[in-house]
Amino acid sequence: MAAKLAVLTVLALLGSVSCQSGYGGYGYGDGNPTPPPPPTYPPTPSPPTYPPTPSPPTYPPTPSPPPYSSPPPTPSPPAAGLRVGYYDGKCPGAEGVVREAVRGANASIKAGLVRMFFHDCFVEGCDASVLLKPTDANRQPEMLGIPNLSLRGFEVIDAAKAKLEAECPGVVSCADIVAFAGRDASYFLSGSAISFAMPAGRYDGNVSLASKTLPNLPPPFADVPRLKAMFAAKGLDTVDMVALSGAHSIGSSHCSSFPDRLSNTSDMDRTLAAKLKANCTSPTGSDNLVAQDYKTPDQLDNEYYMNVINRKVLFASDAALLKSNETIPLVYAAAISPKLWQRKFGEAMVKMGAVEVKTAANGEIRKVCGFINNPYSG
Ligand code: HEM
Ligand SMILES: *[C@@H]1O[C@H](CO)[C@@H](O)[C@H](O)[C@H]1NC(C)=O
Ligand SMILES: *[C@@H]1O[C@H](CO)[C@@H](O)[C@H](O)[C@H]1NC(C)=O
Ligand SMILES: *[C@@H]1O[C@H](CO)[C@@H](O)[C@H](O)[C@H]1NC(C)=O
Ligand SMILES: *[C@@H]1O[C@H](CO)[C@@H](O)[C@H](O)[C@H]1NC(C)=O
Ligand SMILES: *[C@@H]1O[C@H](CO)[C@@H](O)[C@H](O)[C@H]1NC(C)=O
Ligand SMILES: CC(=O)N[C@H]1CO[C@H](CO)[C@@H](O)[C@@H]1O
Repeated sequence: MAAKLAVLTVLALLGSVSCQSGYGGYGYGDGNPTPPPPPTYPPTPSPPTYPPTPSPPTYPPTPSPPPYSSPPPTPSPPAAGLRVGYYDGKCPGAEGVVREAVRGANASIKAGLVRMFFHDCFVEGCDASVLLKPTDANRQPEMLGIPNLSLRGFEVIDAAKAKLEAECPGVVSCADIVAFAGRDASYFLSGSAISFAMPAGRYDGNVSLASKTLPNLPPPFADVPRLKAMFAAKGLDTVDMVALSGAHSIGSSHCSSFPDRLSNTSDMDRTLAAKLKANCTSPTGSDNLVAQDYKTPDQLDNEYYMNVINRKVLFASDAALLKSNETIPLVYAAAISPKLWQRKFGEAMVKMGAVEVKTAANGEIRKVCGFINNPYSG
């Protein structure tokens, strides 16, 4: 165990050095790269919460007490105006229409829908600003922002919207469709294990700026203080942040999103790094896609947390969760208890769905999700 801790310490220290390479591909490294984080975590990962019981080498010993248990599980109140079953009277089939549209998509598109919800909510609030296409009045919407790449699933949203406009015109917002779709994709990709009610009643915004993406979306080289700060800016806490990071058990990433992680100074498992290197080496120079979760790539499950513990995650931001005394217990708790993590994931999705939502006073119900209703009206 002592040897293992020593190794962890070395790797943790190496990790703090490895976050500085450029993220050339998507320009993540442009501008002012944040200085290397001061090693705020203790030099030795503190064992207190995890008695060194001899368990299978990669499996975490039982934490005591489960960090998730305090504070008691109080479902966060939905934002003002949002409520479960919002469309029951107005358009009873609404949630069913979205669910069927999502059901028909393949696993990569479903993963894209989970990420789309996150990107929508973190930039201008959950108001479908992520869906707006470039127009003469707004040539640089969010979808042209640097972190947009691999955003996918727009066609699923559009199909659901078209069907809903036919059934109940002008009633169901695109922001709610994105929220339902993110929820439903989580449901299908988890084999229905993640099943929760999503409050609705969001209105669609009319502001969408590419320049707002980088300052609001955490970069893949973020450390825990930075991740915490960026989630806190949206009213989400560390528990939410760690729970939502489990979404990196589905979908894929471009190789250019983690160039620093393949070098031999990274703390990534060497075997996985070698495999990724092979998959990322392209004779044509194309930016290949690799799975986020090398083990169960299409299942939204707590495998992500095992991958964090085993150093088999793509991003420095994933690996960082094992380097802070605040997030370590949450990672282990999620790795140990799928049910606990599934519940926390659902709660955090609902909380994320309440970020800066618009109302009838400052939003509209779009007719088409890619465009605001009256682009030239004042
Ligand atoms: C904690 C901070 C986060 C960072 C730094 C981050 C970063 C990234 C990056 C760089 C990619 C790969 C993009 C590409 O190269 O194509 C990605 C993919 C993905 N992210 Fe995150 N992300 C974070 C949080 C989240 C959250 C909160 C969710 C949803 C709840 C999420 C869901 C996803 C999904 C599903 C994919 C795969 C998308 C696909 O296959 O199309 N991420 N993330
Ligand atoms: C985490 O570590 C910091 C700095 O080493 C320390 O000040 C803080 O009390 C620790 N927090 C917990 C919850 O252990
Ligand atoms: C998933 O569906 C999309 C859109 O229909 C398609 O472009 C993509 O090739 C499909 N991916 C897989 C892995 O089947
Ligand atoms: C890491 O890579 C560098 C450059 O490729 C090499 O010089 C060095 O020996 C390697 N170190 C280890 C520990 O493999
Ligand atoms: C790497 O490529 C191989 C062969 O195409 C594929 O089977 C494997 O899933 C890929 N690995 C990752 C992590 O994408
Ligand atoms: C956008 O919405 C705000 C708030 O409702 C409104 O004041 C503004 O005129 C709208 N702008 C456009 C271009 O529609
Ligand atoms: C999916 C998508 O809209 N991708 C766009 C991301 O932004 C670049 C420019 O920064 C566009 O070329 C892509 O089409």
